[in-house]
Amino acid sequence: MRIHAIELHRIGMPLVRPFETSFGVQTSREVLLVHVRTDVGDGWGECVAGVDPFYSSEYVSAVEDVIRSYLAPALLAGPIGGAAAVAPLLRFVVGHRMAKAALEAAILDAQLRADGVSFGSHFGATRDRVDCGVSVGISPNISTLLDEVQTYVDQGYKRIKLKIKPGWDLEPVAAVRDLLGAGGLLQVDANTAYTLDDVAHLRELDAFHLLLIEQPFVEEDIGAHAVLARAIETPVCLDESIVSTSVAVDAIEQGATSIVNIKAGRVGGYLEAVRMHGACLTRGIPVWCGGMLETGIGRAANVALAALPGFTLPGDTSASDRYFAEDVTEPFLLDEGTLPVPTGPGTGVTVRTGLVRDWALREPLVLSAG
Ligand code: OSB
Ligand code: MG
Repeated sequence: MRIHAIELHRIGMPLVRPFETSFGVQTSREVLLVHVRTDVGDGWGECVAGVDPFYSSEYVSAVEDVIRSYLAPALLAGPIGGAAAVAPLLRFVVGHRMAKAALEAAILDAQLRADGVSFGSHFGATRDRVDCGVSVGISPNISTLLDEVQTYVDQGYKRIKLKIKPGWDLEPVAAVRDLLGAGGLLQVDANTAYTLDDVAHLRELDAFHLLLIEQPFVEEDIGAHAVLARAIETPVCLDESIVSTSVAVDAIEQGATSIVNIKAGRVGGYLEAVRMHGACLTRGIPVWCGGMLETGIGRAANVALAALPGFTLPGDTSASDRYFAEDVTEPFLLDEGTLPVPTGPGTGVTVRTGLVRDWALREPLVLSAG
């Protein structure tokens, strides 16, 4: 396969409501879309990096720079052996997994469209729809939080995830547990906001029978998560820490994570995400599909990934209208708490290129061979 050009589109999309986590508030999604033109056809990928380096060290401007300076030249230099060859070719650059993942996704989309194969069948999906949860940001107060959660319950979401931080944890969790009742699926995500000094406090969450607590401590502190996991009953699930299959296996063997959040961007691509799923399945570790406020492009690929057999917990694969009034593809619509796995070739969704143009924050960056 030959890549003729890589176009980077930086677009801004307002969120339907602000999204607050322990690392800040977001009111819009500034996102980088990758459009590749190849000898077998075109493909689109989405980069999950945020506009600021708060969730991870990657951020949109850095992604643009590393693609322009290093990654695109490597892919444009000569023919490549398809999407499977992308990660090995880009290994000379340390890290920058979200940038690499977006390129691989765009190339995989082009390749599978040419072959008439969907992302789901290429990954080994065993379901035609996936169970959906919703990630609920930190609210100004409990009553606003309960209104938001009630809306999602009414829409049919099968699981609620609450963002927590010191000062916003036991009280909101108690209130939402009360709203959902004992049988409602509830989990929390701390996005690294706690330390080992908080173990006794976090143990109080055990009373609410959560599915899991996601990433309480900083990403490098895998050993600290193992200590916490031994001290509390709530299962510990890592997100930020798990940057590759080998890190996942190490964390599982250390007892630091008994459930894994899989995000293709964080691990360097969908193909690595599929390998991580396999490693977890072999070890009897349940996984679920994380989200990064994706547009329909990334969402289509996430839903395909979440259809693999080891994804036994509902994912952060919410419908388009949970994020955006209008999506850059046809919208994903919730149906009895599930989203359908696209069946068309590649991602199976169509990019509305007029909207990509309308929402552009600057001229697209066009990188080509020679
Ligand atoms: O930690 O899962 C996270 C969004 C941005 C950055 C990090 C996270 C999230 C979410 C959103 O929780 C999940 C979604 O896309 O619905
Ligand atoms: Mg998380």
